Amino acid sequence: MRLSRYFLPVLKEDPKEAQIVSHRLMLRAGMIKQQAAGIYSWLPLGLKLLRRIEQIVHEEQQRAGHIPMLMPTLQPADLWRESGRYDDYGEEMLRVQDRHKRDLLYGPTNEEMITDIFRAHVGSYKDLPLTLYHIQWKFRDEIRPRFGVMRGREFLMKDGYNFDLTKEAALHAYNRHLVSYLRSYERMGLQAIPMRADGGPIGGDYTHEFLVLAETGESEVFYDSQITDLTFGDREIDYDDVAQCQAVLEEFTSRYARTDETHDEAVYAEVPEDRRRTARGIEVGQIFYFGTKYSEPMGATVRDSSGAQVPVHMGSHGIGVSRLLGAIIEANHDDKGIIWPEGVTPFHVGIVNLKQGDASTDNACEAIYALLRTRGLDPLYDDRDERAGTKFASMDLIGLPWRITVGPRGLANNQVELTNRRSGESIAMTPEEAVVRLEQIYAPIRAQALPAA
Ligand code: 5CA
Repeated sequence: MRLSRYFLPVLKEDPKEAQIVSHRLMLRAGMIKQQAAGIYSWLPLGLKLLRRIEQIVHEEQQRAGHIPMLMPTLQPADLWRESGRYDDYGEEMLRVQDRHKRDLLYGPTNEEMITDIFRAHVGSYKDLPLTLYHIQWKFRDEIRPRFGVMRGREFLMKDGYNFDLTKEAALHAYNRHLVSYLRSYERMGLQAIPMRADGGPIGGDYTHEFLVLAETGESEVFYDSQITDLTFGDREIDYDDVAQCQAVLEEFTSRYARTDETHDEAVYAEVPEDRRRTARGIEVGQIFYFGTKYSEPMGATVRDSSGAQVPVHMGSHGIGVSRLLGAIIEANHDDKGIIWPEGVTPFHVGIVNLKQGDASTDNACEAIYALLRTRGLDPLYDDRDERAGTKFASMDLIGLPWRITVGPRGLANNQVELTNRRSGESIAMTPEEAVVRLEQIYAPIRAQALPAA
């Protein structure tokens, strides 16, 4: 993309309405625009990031054997009357009527609808196990939407639902989700710690939230400091291997880690004193096992091997896709702006032309831009007629992890500079070397790609 032809409305001043750094930087970097309290337009750069997060989520869900689909945002109220949640959900649910006076709602989550799809199409235990998921906009009429996309009213969520014959099989599905979430968050450059939590309006007493530690987090958390030493890394996982998934769950949940909802002072006191920590955290996902809470009242049953009709065991599993952008920025920024981890960056590299209009500098930039694109990389070329300082400030603000700086002095020796946004380190090399270096950097990330949903 050429910046002169892009739509990137960066702000020079800090917007007054933003209380936390991620909200401020998303507004300043021209990623989002508020349209109403907790409701945002996603400008081109914000959309590119949202798509990138979605792609990682899709890849890791499909790696775990989960199947993508798409349900609508509007749902008939009658489905929710069957489960009893239409009245229970309260004021957070946005209710509407169509012209025929039929009650609809803008979905805050999809347990009822997926259960309806299941009961219409699945009748035998032979069709299990099954996990379906989608990435769709949700609406919750939060009493206090705030912090930008962190607590929105309209927000993007990945929600997945497992259907299993037995509780044991459903707990394996739970573990599979835990493993795939650990992998997903690490690919996004985040450490998200699974913590015992409360079921809330979704229900179920077996549930973990995934929390990213950050001062601006809305949840108070209590944990054993040893838990922050754990990383998932590049270990190979066989998602059908029950014992392997269970072992990962045990490894990541055996140390004390709870939100204030489930915090237990007596158990916490057993953690050695020098390892006890309290902090704040951003909840970026939650997994639930709730058994037959929806399948029973809604008649989602299958025939088991003896021919008997039994309600299926279910769980639901959510990732806060749009909230993740805020969480990643909270964990990755400095005083100049955002620093995107390579796994999520909207463009692989920025090209800064130090002398726009100078024929040889322009030609060199064009050649690098073309070469990067033929190698399958996605560069953002700042070809605006602006001072170098302005170009550097924009690049630093929007946070691309790498920058190639091209100027007449270096070009005299066939050299450009490759600069790392996080460390600030620059290395002089030929344009070809810079392209090869970037290909090497991004090769492991590109190797993770799976077919689109
Ligand atoms: N049905 C279940 C799992 S699919 C469910 O709805 N879970 S949830 O309520 O925990 O939401 C899943 C994730 O969505 C949360 O972990 C959080 O990251 C994100 N989320 C929830 N509410 C909001 C909100 N108001 N703004 C942005 N993200 C939100």
